[in-house]
Amino acid sequence: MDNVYIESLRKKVKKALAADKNRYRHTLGVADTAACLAMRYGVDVQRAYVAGLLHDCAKCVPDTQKIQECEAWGLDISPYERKSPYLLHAKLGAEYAKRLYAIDDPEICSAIASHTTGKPAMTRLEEIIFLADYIEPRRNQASDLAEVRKQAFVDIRRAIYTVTADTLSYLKSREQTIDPMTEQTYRYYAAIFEKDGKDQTV
Ligand code: DGI
Ligand code: FE
Ligand code: FE
Repeated sequence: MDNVYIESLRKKVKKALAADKNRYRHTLGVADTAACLAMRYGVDVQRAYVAGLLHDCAKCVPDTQKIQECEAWGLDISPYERKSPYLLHAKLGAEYAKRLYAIDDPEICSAIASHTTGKPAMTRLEEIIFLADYIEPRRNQASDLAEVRKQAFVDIRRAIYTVTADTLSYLKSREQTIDPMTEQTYRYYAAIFEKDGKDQTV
């Protein structure tokens, strides 16, 4: 991966997200934040940057098209995704990364696929994209962002524990459908800390 290649990906993503300028700005924020977290956790900075650039590449596709494309490409659609088709932008984005952006790095694709719900036992790159999406500088919704941002650079798994707990209570308060994967992610990261209060794996 060199800078010319990454620049070509950036331009392509900008076009794919042209319908929503804020989405493109958010994307750049996620890519930069992912690169910073990669420096902290010893992950390849360019892979993290590229995964950040592409994480929402399917976001601006209409929901009906998301469903059609997933079906056409044989990607499973769970009942939860049928109910909230916007969730599919993660899975479909991973497929776009492969098919439209020629990404042949499976971990970049899996980081894109799991960026919305997370999943138990994420790789460090997957954890970085999951968290960068939540803490990038333009985000301003979540209540404890300042604390999570700090935590992200101290103990990424604890930050994921905090974020998934907050997301679940947000979804419950709005009576939104909860994808079982979101719940499983929370339980996995909660268990790390509820055992002994300290993450042994960082
Ligand atoms: O695409 P972004 O907006 O940058 O961020 P994202 O892909 O993390 O999507 C965020 C939204 O996804 C946020 O409003 C919470 C929602 N979400 C996460 N897990 C679930 C969920 N929504 C539902 N309905 N069910 C889930 O399990
Ligand atoms: Fe997203
Ligand atoms: Fe995002």
